Amino acid sequence: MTTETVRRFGAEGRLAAAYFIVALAALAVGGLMGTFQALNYAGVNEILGFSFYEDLAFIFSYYQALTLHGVLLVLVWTTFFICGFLIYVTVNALETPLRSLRFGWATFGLMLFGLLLAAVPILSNDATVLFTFYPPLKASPLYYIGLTLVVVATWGVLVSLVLTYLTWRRLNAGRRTPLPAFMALITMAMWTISTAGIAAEMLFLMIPWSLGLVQGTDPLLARTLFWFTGHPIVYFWLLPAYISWYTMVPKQAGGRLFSDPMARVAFLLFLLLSIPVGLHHQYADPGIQHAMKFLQALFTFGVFFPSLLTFFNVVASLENAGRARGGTGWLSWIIKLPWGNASFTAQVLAMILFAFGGIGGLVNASYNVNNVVHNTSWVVGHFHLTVGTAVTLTFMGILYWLVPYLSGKRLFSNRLALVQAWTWFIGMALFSNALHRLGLLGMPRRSMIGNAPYLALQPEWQSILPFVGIGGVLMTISGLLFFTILILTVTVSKAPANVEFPRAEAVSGPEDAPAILDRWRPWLIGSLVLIAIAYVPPLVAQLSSLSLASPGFRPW
Ligand code: HAS
Ligand code: CU1
Repeated sequence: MTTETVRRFGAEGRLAAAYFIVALAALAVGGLMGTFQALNYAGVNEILGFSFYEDLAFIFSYYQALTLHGVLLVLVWTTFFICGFLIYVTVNALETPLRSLRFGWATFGLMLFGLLLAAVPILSNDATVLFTFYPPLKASPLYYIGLTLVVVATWGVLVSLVLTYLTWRRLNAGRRTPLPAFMALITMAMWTISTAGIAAEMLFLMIPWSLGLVQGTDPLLARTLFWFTGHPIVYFWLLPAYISWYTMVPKQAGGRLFSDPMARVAFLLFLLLSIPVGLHHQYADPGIQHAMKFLQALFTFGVFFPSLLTFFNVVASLENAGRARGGTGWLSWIIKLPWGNASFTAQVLAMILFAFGGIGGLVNASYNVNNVVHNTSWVVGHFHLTVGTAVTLTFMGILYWLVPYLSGKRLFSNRLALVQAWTWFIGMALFSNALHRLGLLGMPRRSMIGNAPYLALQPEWQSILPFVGIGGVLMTISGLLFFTILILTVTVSKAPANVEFPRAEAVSGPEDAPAILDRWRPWLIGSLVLIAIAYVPPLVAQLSSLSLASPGFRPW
């Protein structure tokens, strides 16, 4: 790698760094809660006479810790990392500064304010409702208001990106949008459209209810609006990882992206199909037409397809790199890939586990087979391979070049970072395999299994549960290594960074893509039409039988 003496866009880099700091703080605290849970599964409730949930009961209970775990990891770590990353990727790809830095910082400030507001009731045990906050569980209004502010603030990121894009477009009429910026814009556009569900749930149901302005709520409608956003949010987490796999990893591997047009098609399909599928989380809910559940099941199989395109395109790009490095044979090019580079290795290990997470997703999506796995620990296994690995391990790999790039200091230890990535990979493989199998044996999710009175009656679980703990401990070690490496990089490391911003060329470039792939209106309209087909009938039915009758409960 060459030394890049001029780091571009320092001001935007500082804004991105602010986002990363909040994201990393959330990862640290949220991850620690995960350690307690994994040990509880393994039956280790006490170490050296110290019990997590009993001795720390004055700080948090099992469900409060689980709320912290979910909110901090899937909402805060992801969202803050993504907003910082997409801003930085876009200005670099367009080689255009952010249109308004002040607006960029205001957006960040509002997000942080919302987060702090939501944190107060979580920490005071007034919002122990998990990250899905299903009514009739009822939290403090601050929780709903705070989360709403975080979501609304992310719209500001879309505004920032669009304004910057328009500046670029004026100076570059007729040119194809550079791939990373195109992908960042699609990600934020898809996300922003999808937030209509959660915004409506918060503004019309949860906030008035928690403030006591209305007496009851409608749990089914709330859940439907939640999953309107709650499924697409998983692609909001995934697509930034894909941006790295498509536009950065091939370069890091020493090769080229196989097909730029195919990558654009994949992202446009995500824009079309990410949203009209939320009912696949509600197959078991009564009161929703079967035909609509079935239709959304079909759309879910549709949204599987752009990930298959990604599978093909990314592996072809890796093969291109392996052969460029002298690899030959059907598979032996794999050996030639730069496995000594921690940033690369972390991301490829993330891809490998994602292949398994994706296949599990197909099981979940299958209308009837879902009955076997719904609300079991299988689902927990699934989302630790997806958001917990495909996304999280990729973001870690990205930070292994991006923190040196932004700080100007060389990564503290590439070798330690390799150990970190492999430890995560092995720990997660054990952990999620065990949870998948336990799920098939009927073990429920969201339960304090280590203390469950019926545990003794489940001998077939006993031999598998320790692997949840072993995997969890390995991931804890990996997490500690990760933070140690980053902290030592910015504090102790003296050598100058020797990284460049990875920008992959393509074997088949943007000039091979038809112009329709660089237009916005037809795809945005298509997205809205599919949403209308999938959601107007169930929402009309639910609104026509709306009953704000359920009181709130606080069982904790
Ligand atoms: Fe999911 C539940 C269906 C993807 C996250 N999912 C969840 C929940 C979460 C989550 C958090 O249909 C639980 C929510 C809750 O609390 O209740 N999911 C799917 C399907 C996909 C899918 C069909 N999920 C994700 C992603 C997530 C995520 C991505 C986060 C980032 N999921 C479901 C369903 C449920 C569900 C139901 C509800 C279950 C229930 O009953 O509650 C698909 O998008 C997956 C497509 C992925 C692939 C894999 C492509 C592989 C690639 C890598 C290739 C490269 C390699 C490297 C292998 C087809 C791109 C090779 C290396 C060399 C060296 C050569
Ligand atoms: Cu989903």
